[in-house]
Amino acid sequence: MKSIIMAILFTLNFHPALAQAKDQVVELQVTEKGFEPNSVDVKPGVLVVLKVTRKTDSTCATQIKIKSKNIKKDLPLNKPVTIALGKLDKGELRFGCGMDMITGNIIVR
Ligand SMILES: [Cu+2]
Repeated sequence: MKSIIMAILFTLNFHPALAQAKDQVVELQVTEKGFEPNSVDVKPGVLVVLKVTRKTDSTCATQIKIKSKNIKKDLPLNKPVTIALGKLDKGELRFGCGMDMITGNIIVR
């Protein structure tokens, strides 16, 4: 019995196709240039997860704001912050710093 459970757990954890089909992970960094990349493409109808890491102290982007989703998150230096966006409809989702000066777009198509 124990070996069957282990086999199931092994399959679930280490099957890369299963893991990848589930969500789209978008990695963003905050650098001296702003958000990098500042434009990303995702597919509609598939869970989207943002992973944002602030790499610099020399810009005002210590937060990320996604107005249309009512999301505002602090970005601690060098610590990846995960933001689940759920499934998105076709279109554009704008993100920016707390003051909306440094911005970027998630393009769903
Ligand atoms: Cu700003």
